[in-house]
Amino acid sequence: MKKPARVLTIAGSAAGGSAGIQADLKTFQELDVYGMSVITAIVAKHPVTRKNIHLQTVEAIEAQFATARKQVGVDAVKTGMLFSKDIIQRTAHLIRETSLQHVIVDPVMVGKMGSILLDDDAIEVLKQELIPQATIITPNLHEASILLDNRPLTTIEDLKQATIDLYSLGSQYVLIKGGRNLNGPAVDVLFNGKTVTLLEAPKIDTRNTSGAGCTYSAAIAAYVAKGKTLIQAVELAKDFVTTAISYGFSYTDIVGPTYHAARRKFGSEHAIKIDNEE
Ligand code: PXL
Repeated sequence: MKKPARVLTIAGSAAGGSAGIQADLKTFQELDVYGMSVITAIVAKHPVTRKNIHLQTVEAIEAQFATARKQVGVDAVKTGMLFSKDIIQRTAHLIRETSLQHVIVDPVMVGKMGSILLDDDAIEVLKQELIPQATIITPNLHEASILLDNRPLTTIEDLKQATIDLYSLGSQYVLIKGGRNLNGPAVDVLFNGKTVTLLEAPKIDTRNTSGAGCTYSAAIAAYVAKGKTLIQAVELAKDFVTTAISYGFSYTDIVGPTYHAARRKFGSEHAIKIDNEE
């Protein structure tokens, strides 16, 4: 048997199962890669104290990383919620000294339910230490705006310019996810230093999109680990997440998860339109 490719997520645990580590591992399993995790924080609101971010120590993070690397090995890594300056610095250090080939950085900042997943003083460290090591960064429109010092982004033209400007932070590719925050279809913009590519999917009328961003970047990591080129990986990942969103559901009256098993069970129903501009 050919062993599956190995993918590590460095992210927060979302106890509700829709986002973070849980979304990443579900995605990895669906795409037949071997999933591993480094948990940076536990996100779960205490009913009485209201505390909702329970950070792990830098030591615990380093121990998990060493375990994954030594017991298994890593073909691709994805980062999600890193929360603090210290965790970002240590993660950047671990990635640098391991010389990983595929590094997907999802600059997670705020959860769908409004949880703050990144400290204000961590943004500069993210820009200076982690993003330059990334193969690709995958901000949503809001995160892209913050990375560009709160520049308003409202049109596809704004997003194209934003990918070009974010490219100068040093990643090899920039993907801005317009998603449902743009008028019209769900358009994402990818830039590799030369070509701007637009990826378009129909916008799905649902509120159950918790973890969609995590799922998208996890799928990109899985596909590059399996040997796809970055552009192919983004295209396949968009198809995966669009199908997962279209079967999103909720068990309660709060925003629910995407359905990670949707494509396996029902096939893909939404052709992704690709448009390249030199
Ligand atoms: O969807 C963003 C996200 C990422 N990571 C963790 C989260 C969330 C949203 O709640 O909890 C751990």
